[in-house]
Amino acid sequence: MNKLFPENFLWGGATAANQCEGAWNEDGKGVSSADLMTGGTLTSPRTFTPNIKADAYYPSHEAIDHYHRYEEDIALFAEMGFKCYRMSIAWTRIFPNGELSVGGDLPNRAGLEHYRKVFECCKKHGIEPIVTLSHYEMPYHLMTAYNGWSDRRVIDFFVGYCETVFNEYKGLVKYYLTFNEINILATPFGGIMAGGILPQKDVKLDFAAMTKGEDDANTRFNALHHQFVASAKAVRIAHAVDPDIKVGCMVAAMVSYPLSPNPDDILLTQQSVRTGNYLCGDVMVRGAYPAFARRYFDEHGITIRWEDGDAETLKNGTVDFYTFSYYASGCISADPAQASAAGNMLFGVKNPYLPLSDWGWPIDAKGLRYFLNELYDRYQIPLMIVENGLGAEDTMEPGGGVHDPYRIAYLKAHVEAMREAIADGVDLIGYTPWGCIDIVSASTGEMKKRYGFIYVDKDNDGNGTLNRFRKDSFYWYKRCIESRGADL
Ligand code: BGP
Repeated sequence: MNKLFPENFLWGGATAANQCEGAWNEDGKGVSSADLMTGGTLTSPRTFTPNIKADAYYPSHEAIDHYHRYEEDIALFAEMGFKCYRMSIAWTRIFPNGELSVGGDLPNRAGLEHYRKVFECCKKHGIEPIVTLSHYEMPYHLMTAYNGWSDRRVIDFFVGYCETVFNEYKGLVKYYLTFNEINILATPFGGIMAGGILPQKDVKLDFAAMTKGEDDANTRFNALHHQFVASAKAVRIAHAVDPDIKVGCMVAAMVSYPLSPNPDDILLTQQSVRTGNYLCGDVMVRGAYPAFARRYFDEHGITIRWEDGDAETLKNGTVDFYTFSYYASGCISADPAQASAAGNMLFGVKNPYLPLSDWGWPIDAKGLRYFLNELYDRYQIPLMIVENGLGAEDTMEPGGGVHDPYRIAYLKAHVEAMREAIADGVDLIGYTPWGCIDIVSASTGEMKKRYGFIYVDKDNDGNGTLNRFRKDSFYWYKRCIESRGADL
């Protein structure tokens, strides 16, 4: 079997503005939900605080200062041979409070100019930007004034922001993703991170507790509907601005297996995988809600507030490609006595066949091949993995080296799974491992949970020089790209 990936395969890496840029209030940027998330750890969850607390630490405020160091970082990406760089624009750098103002002082030119420089730096190195328009950082004003995406008027604010960006970077950027892990809104903890739905008090991001706590599913799924409509409108505008623009969806892979052949486990797994993955994928790829949504909505007290034209909008605004994040697989059992296990947005029971990462996420490279085949069987459009990686506590050697064989092993196994999927017939067009440089963890707010090929000297409390250092995996990935996946 051919060991080589396609010549035009988009090898790259991924970050998100709020987890790497810092400069949280520079050059006219407005406050976003991410700026109100404190630091935390796996055992002491980070907290969303409606107002900045003087005695709290907010990792996004400086992050790794990518805002000022992007040239150095992109040069390191180019040294590895990146063909693309998946990054995000902070909405609040372009429209500081999220709202548009016709004839006013918006959009914020300083924000537009910053990202123009970043994109031009990428292009100078032969790197294609892949730009996420909303990656877990809701303009805070839209949270307080509209309760985030629960209010339909936010659709027009987002679409106006997208149109501004599409026009501003026409000819410079041709790949966009609308909402990062849009399906998080289909989970009880998605309201704050992805929906901008404002809690009236400090809220700990304790995902396990949030899956059992109070939840307003009706508000969350109407917020999700508004994001579907906004995404579909953005797709149409993008194609009108520049026919070369490709717009993708971005879904967190919620790959789950039944713990046993017990039909109860099989049925429960099918329902979880449908709601977790296929609800969002079907709306954004096929242009309509799947038939199973009706029963789910009825059983969960959800009434979508449709407006005239919504169905037409969804049908005419389907995406050009499907992207997703994959870290782990889950396991589902109807038996409540089974021990639970974690994973990116996943909650299920422990799979006895899989090892766990230091943060308790199951490691399952074969699950990636399985899911790629499932997705391609369902959608038959190009697929891209825009997040994958191993969060681990790397150590800097006295001489400045960082040895991360565990990360090389993880990534090697996942690249091999991708190659098998391509041989299975999947149209996989790219791979951007998550946190290609060490950045702030979204779920815990830590720096200690490192994903990068590049080590950044900064700890959980914000101490460090911010200097960058190549890890062993930096050289491994460079060889992987150079050899088109043959030399792993
Ligand atoms: C995904 C987010 C990313 C990233 C990733 C890793 O859900 O899209 O922003 O953070 O998770 O998770 P964490 O940073 O919590 O380890």
